[in-house]
Formats: sequence, structure tokens, C-alpha cells
Amino acid sequence: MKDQCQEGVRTFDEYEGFITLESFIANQQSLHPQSRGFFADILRRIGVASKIIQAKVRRAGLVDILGKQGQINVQGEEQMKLDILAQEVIMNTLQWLPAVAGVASEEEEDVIRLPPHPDENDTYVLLFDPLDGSSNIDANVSIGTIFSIMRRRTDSGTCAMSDFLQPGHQQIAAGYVVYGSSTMMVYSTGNGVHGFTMDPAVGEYVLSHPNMRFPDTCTCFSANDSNYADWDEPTRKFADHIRFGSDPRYQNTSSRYIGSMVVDFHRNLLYGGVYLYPADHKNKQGKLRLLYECSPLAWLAEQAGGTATTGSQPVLEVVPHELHQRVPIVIGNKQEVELYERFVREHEGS
Ligand code: AHM
Ligand code: MG
Repeated sequence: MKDQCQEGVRTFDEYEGFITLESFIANQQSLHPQSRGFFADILRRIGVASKIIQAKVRRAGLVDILGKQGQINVQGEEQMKLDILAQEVIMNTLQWLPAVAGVASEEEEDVIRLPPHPDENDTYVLLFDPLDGSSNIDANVSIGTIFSIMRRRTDSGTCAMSDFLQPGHQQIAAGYVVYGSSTMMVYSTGNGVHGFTMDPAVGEYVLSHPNMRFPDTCTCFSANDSNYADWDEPTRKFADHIRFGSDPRYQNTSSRYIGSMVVDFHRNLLYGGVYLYPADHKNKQGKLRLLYECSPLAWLAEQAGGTATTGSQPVLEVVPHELHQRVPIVIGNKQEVELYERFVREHEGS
């Protein structure tokens, strides 16, 4: 396990001349001399927002921010106090950036349109799941923030819904922050996936996982197994093949399910594996939201040598028709995702 975890990944200690998130972003920006730095500023501010959120998460048990807020969000889900706090932190940190035209979030029914800046193009829209894995908050289990950045489609003025309803392959950056045994920010601007671990002593993110790639082993199978009876036949066959079949590739595969998709994804990116939340009898379109959960992680998966499917098409090609649209998802190592697609095709052909 140790070798697999560390394959292709430099550990903190091995990395000489520590590179901070700030210097990494500045270096990337210098590769584009014509850049005015607005995009880099967004990444920096996401880093800042995540530091504030992690500080609140770390103190959650000590102050009165655990538990339910007493409101139901647009998804019909009960909001936790930390969901709302994370949403407020993100808005307070990002809304003054001149290049941001609007923000969408799991916690807000409509998009938040920011006032146009007269001298700027307000080029970007941001999409967030402020705290993924909310049901784990009160149990002190790892959770995370997911983000996606897109260039808007409309030219100027106040942003439109069409700026947000773009397929995932149009993203120009995506990433997440995991609040776990350490706080880690992982992101990609289309040039590999890079992970930064926060050094709590100095409150700074340091490059710890350059060029993250899925190892070519399926160490983890991640699904909510209690839904097995409600899955369709190809999904059940896929799960059976990995868990009970004789395929040598899966003899050492373990079931691992945290229930925070972003953290399940992160572990599978490090160890190799596949995560699925397919459609079932309760969630006929799947449970997870396309624009701020599935698309950003699918973009990262592709950047790291993996992929993601709905079963019938790549997640990154789904054309959204509403902001909080849900999709079925199977994401992780390419070999397993393609195996799932094969089971679906064989079922359709039978
Ligand atoms: P959330 O964004 O409100 O936390 O909901 C999404 C979460 C995913 O992170 C997780 O994988 C899934 O819902 C868990 O669902 P279930 O409890 O049905 O297994
Ligand atoms: Mg979520």
C-alpha cells in the first residue's frame, strides 16, 4: 500500500526548496506574460477562503457551529450551520474580485450575479459546493470544498444563467480542498493536478503532491452498498465483478466509503480505485450535482489519467439544462470506468 500511495508523488520531506501555493500560482502566471493576473487572483482567494473555512472546521466542536441550521436548501436537504458558514466565507472572500461575474453554489437556489465592474470584463463565473459531505460534519469525519471556474459565455454586463450552464470540458480550472488529517488543496488549470498541504505552523499551503496521477491499481471500491438492491443490473454486475469475481486485478481491492464524495475521490486518486453514485430507485437521475460536484472532479480525474462517466456519456460532455441538475457518476481509474461502460453497453445489447 505504501509504495502505491507514494508512486509518482513526492512527499513533503523529499521536496526541496518548498514551493508555496502563492509562488506556484505566480510562476504559472509568469508563463502568460499578457495575463493581467485576474485568474491568478481567483485561485489565491480560493486558497484564502479555504484557510478561513478550515479554521472554522477545526474549531467546530468548541464553538456553537455544529448541528443543523434549521433550513432546507433548494435540494430538499437540511443545511448544517457549517454549510452556511462556508458559503458566507466564500462569498465574502470572492465577491469583490473584479474578474468574477457571478457565483453559483449548492446552498443557493439561484446564481448570485455580481455588479459589473465598469473597467473590466468580469470574465469568470465560479461554482462551489462549499462543504461536501455535510452529513459527516457532526461526527468529525473528513469533508471538503469543491470548486469550478468557467469563462463566461456572454460578453459583458450582468452575467446570465447560460454562463453557468456549460459542459464540464469548458472548465478552465477546478479543484477541491479536503479538511482531513491535514488540510489539502488540490487543483488543475489544465496542466496536471497539483496538491498543496497546509503547514499549520505557518498557515501556508506548500506543494506536496506535484503531478498527481491515479496509480494503475484498483485498491478501493467506493459506493454506498446499502443501495445495491436499488441499482440497475449493469451496476450490480459491475459491483459483483469487482467484489466477488475472479479477475486477478481485484483480488486485493477493498471497499472504502466515507460518504464525502470529494474525500472518497481524493483517497482513490492517491491509492487507485473507483467511486460510484449511480441512479437508483430513490435517486432516478443520480444524487450528485453535475456542475459543482461531478464536473470539477471529472475534470481533475481526466487531468490525472482517470475518467468519469454517467454510464451513457462522459460526465464532461453532459450539457446542463439546470443549475442543480443531478447525474449518475462512476469516476476514478480509467480501466474501471471503462469496464463499467462495457457492462452498460452489454446490457443494452442483450
Ligand atoms: P452534500 O453535498 O450535501 O454533502 O451531499 C453529497 C454527498 C456526497 O459527498 C456523498 O458521497 C454522498 O452525498 C453520500 O450520500 P449517501 O449518504 O446517500 O451515501
Ligand atoms: Mg456535496
